Amino acid sequence: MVVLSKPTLNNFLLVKSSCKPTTTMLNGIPVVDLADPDAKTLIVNACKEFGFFKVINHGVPLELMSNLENESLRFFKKPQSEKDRAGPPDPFGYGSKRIGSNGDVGWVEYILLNTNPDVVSNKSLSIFRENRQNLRSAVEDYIDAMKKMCCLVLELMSEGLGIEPKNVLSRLLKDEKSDSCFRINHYPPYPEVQQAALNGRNVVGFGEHTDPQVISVLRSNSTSGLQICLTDGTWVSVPPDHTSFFINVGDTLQVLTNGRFKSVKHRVLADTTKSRLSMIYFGGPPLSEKIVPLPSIMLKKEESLYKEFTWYEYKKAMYNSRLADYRLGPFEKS
Ligand code: GA4
Repeated sequence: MVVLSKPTLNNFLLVKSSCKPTTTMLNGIPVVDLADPDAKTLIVNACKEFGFFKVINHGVPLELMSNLENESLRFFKKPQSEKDRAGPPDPFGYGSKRIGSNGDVGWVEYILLNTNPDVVSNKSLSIFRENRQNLRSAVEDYIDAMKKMCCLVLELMSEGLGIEPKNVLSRLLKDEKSDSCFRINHYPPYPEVQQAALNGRNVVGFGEHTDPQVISVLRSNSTSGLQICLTDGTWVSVPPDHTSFFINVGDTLQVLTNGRFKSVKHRVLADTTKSRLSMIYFGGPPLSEKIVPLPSIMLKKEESLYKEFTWYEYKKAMYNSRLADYRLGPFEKS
């Protein structure tokens, strides 16, 4: 394992963003109460305007979240040499500072796991060796709950869009071959953040990107850092809320809705004093699924904005890309 020294990393971690500087948003980010009879409309509006919203009244017990948080922290507190035995990621497993395999770095260490039993990863299996059965069952319970919640949100979405059948989107995640994955990110404090800010720079925990899948759901502890980019290019800080979930529209959902929903660009900036822990479930379709706009959404004579491709093909392109690349670009019709 190559140990990255701090001075070398500093050059990569300090970025001037391609989006406009951070501002505070007047109305805040959309909040959807899943028990509200209007939830479906609120979800559709939020996906069109932001590609992002917060979910409350979701019914997931707080204990399930804190249990996984505690088990994850126990893992991240282990000696570096022990954690490195479950890395480097292949792309699954334990990773530190390097994200993907094309040169992206961030002030983060993470566990990345696949949920598709057809994709075998020895690195991700090795996370659960060395007496980590508690972590394994916390992960399994949590993923189960996230999959259910994502399916409910996707069903509300299709109702809100007025398309049938109601499982037209959720079936992609319910499929036993659904190629979903799960990530636990640990952002240690970065004491020099303030100095960097004085020089007009941000310290990047996880660089700007959109999620390639259909939908992702994030939960974090109470440390801030997450920002989303609005369609006018402004970065907005998302106030943390450890009791709620944050939903991101992914690239695949943008295509399935023929651009009606926008996949949201987001990033995480490092914090001076507090460590941040986030867990993200990425709901993806089966590898062989053709990603084309849903026929039931298309208006008369409306044409697809995208070329036809499978999730396998999109994933192949994704692994050849850098985090901040506009991955849908090559799949757009000219
Ligand atoms: C971004 C969203 C998810 O975290 C992820 C990431 C993946 C990885 O870490 O292996 C990628 C990134 C993500 C897209 C471009 C490539 C692949 C890192 C990277 C530089 C797990 C995913 O599905 O795509």
